[in-house]
Amino acid sequence: MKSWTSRPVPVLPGTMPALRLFDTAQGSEVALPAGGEQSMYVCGITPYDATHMGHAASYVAFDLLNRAWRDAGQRVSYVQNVTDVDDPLLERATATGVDWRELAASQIQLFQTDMEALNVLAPDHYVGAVESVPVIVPAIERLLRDGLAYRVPGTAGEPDGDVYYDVEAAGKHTVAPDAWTLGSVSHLGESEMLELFAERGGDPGRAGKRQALDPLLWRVAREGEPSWPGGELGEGRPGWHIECTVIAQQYLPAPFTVQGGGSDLIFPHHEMGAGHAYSLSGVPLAHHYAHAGMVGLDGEKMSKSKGNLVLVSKLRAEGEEPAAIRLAILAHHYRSDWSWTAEGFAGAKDRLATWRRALAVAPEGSAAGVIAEMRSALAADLNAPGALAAMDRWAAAANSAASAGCRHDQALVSDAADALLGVVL
Ligand code: 5CA
Ligand code: ZN
Repeated sequence: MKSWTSRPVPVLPGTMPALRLFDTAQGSEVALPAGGEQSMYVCGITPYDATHMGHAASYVAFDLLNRAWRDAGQRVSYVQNVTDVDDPLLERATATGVDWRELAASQIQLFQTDMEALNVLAPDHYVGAVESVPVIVPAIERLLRDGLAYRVPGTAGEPDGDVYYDVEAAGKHTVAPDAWTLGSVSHLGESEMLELFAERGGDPGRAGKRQALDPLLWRVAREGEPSWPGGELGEGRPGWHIECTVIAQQYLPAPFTVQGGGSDLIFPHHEMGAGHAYSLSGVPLAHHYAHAGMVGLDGEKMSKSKGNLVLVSKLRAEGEEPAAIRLAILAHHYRSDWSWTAEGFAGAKDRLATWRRALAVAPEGSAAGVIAEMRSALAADLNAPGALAAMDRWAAAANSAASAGCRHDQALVSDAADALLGVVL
């Protein structure tokens, strides 16, 4: 699928210090390897509703990593999926009387326009679940052959042949220090897993499953649901976790550097994806798993189902500047949970105006210091609030000195805000 277009990233003088990132699976900050090519997979949207601030914040978070790597002189191979067929999309299409394909296409279009406006660098590969079915099917067939997946017999109301991943068998399949077992990524207890599994698309009570936590790999065709040829599996459509696993394995090295998404994807999505990948390849899916915090609205979790969404496209339509939206997001550390508020957004607009005033009077020789401070904040687990504070100090000094403005420093600071923060001054 076509991706959106990235704005060129200015190249800055000097260098980024070694990067550190919090790894969910290891439960601590880790030093990222320097040199060579970095690779990242960030889970994409399920396109049944417009991009809300939570989605936007998760893509801006990993955009910071992408930009930090580039500033460190490293090449980045970036893949993002789009879950263009899944239950929530089909349910919304039915409820609103729209063809599911049209709903997906329109929301993907809107998402890409939002990402472009927010200056989020585009992935090298933007890949849909539907277009990936021909690669997903052989992967599920292999899991079946290896005894790591099984078919569930039909029961009242359910046809024969849905395929599930055997979590227990997979966990015992290989004894190696880096082998996956249930909990390797999330480190959750069983009751927490059961609760989250039911909440986030799983079906713990499905009759005929070996274990309640076994996730769906292939859903055989149902009346009125779209389906694709599935080889030995029969007509059907893929489960959610195998979709991301196979897309990541198709386009990225094994293991790749960072798997990213919001913290609601830690379990079951990234846990199960790590399992699928290990079962298929014998090596971990990713070296590191990183997660962005959840964004709410005035203290409540923002979600499509709650209907309390702050939409990027709506703010843009109201004439709000994307750079201000981006600054409102960057005022929060990517790992923290936070709420979008009118005051927070007003603060971001003030900050943008202050920085712009300062740019006009940028004192000669002031750029190098602020760039170094921004870099060291970002290198320490993408501390964007720290980088904004450095810019604030620089802007306060510039505005109080009110020099004539040095062209060279103006260009450097505006390039740095763009290259490191994605904020166009
Ligand atoms: N298509 C799947 C991933 S493969 C999916 O979760 N789609 S989504 O549209 O529901 O979410 C897209 C991304 O936004 C995910 O990384 C998710 O964790 C993140 N996200 C969703 N809601 C929020 C929120 N309220 N705050 C922060 N991030 C969120
Ligand atoms: Zn995913």
